[in-house]
Amino acid sequence: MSKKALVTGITGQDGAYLAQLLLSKGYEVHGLARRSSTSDVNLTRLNWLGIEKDVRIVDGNLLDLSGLIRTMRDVKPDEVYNLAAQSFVKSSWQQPILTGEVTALGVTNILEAVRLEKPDARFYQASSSEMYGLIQEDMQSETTPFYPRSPYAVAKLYGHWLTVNYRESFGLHASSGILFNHESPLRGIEFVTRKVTDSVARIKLGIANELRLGNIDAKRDWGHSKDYVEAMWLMLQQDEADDYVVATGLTTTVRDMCRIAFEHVGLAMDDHLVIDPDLFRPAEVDVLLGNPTKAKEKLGWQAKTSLEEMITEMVDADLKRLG
Ligand code: NAP
Ligand code: G4F
Repeated sequence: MSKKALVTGITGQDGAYLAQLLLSKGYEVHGLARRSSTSDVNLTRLNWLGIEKDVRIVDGNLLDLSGLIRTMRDVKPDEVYNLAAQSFVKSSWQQPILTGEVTALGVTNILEAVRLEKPDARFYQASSSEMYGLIQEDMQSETTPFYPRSPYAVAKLYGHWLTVNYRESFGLHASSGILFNHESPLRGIEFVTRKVTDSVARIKLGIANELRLGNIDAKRDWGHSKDYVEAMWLMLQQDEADDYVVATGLTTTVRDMCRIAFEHVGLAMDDHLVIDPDLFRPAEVDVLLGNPTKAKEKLGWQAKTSLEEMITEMVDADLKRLG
C-alpha cells in the first residue's frame, strides 16, 4: 500500500517540488487548492514539472475548518504538509488581517482537523527564518530567540508555536521546519530573486531596459526549493517530531545576487539597476544566516545547489519562457 500525503499550498513553488518528490517515492499525493474564477485551479507549476495529472486536487481553503475536517476524513493521509500561506512579506503590511487569518489561524484549522480526524498523521509546518527578524545571534539556529519584523513573521511565529504546542499537548507527530529563503524557476515573480532573473532576461532580450529594486543591502541565506523539500520529507520520517533550521550557512546581499544574474548574460548591472524608495519596507530584516548543523546531523540533509547555480538556472529558465 502506498503512503498518502496531503499537501496544502500545492499550487505554490514548494508544493510543486514536494509533490514531485513524493510522487517519485511512490506516494499518493492529494493537494488542497482553492478554486478561482479565472481557472478552476492554477496548476501552472505542476504543469511545468509535468505532474499535474498525477496529483489529486482537493477543493479547499485553509480558512474553512469544516472543509478541512471533511478532507482529512476522506483522504486519511499518513502525512500532512502545511505549505499554504499568504507568503509575501511586503503584502503583509497591506493585508495584515488576511495574513493573520491564513498564515496564523489557518494553522490552527489544519491542526484541529488532524487532531480530530487523523491524530496519527505526521504533520509538517512551513515555518520561516523571517521569525528571527531583528537577529539576536549572528548565525540563527533552533535555539536563537525570535524577533519578528512584519505581520507575516508574527503570523508565522504563531503557527510555529502552535505546532510545538500541539505536539506537547496532544502528542501529535508535528514538526516545524524553519526554512531560510529558497528559490527556483518556479518562484513567484514578486520575490526578489525571480524579479531579478525575469528582468535580466527581459533586458537581455531587449524588451525592458531597467530593473527597479528597494534595499539591495539586505542579506539572505538563499537555497534551492528542490533541495529544501527533501528536508521537509526527512523530518516526517523521523521517529520523533522536532524543529529544524534548513539553510545553506552562507549569506549574500541582494546586490551580489543581482550581479550574478547580470554577469551570466554579459550585462553590466550598473547600466540598468535603479533604486526605488517606494520598494523599501516599513521594517526590514537586514540579514539572515542559518545554522543547518542539526538538520545535517539528525536528518543527514545538506543543501546541494550553490547560489550561482540556482540564479543562472533561473535566468536561463526566464530567457526560455520569454523567448
Ligand atoms: P507560495 O509559492 O507563495 O505558495 C503559497 C501557497 O499557499 C499557494 O499554493 C497558495 O495558493 C496557497 N494559499 C494561500 N492562501 C491560501 C488559503 N487561504 N487556502 C489554501 N491555500 C492558500 O509559497 P512557497 O514559496 O511555496 O512557500 C511555501 C510555504 O513555506 C509558505 O507557507 C511560506 O510562507 C513558507 N516559507 C517559504 C520560504 C521560501 O523562501 N520560499 C521560506 C520559509 C517559509 P494560490 O496558488 O491559490 O495562491
Ligand atoms: O524575496 P523577498 O521578497 O523575500 P523575503 O522578504 O526574505 O521573504 C521570503 O523568504 C522568507 C524566509 O526568510 C519566507 F518566509 C517568505 O515567505 C518569503 O518566501 O525579499 C528579500 C529581500 C528583502 O530584504 C527585500 O527588502 O530583498 C529585498 N528587496 C529589495 N528590493 C526586494 C526588492 N524584495 C522584493 N520582493 N522586491 C524588490 O524589489
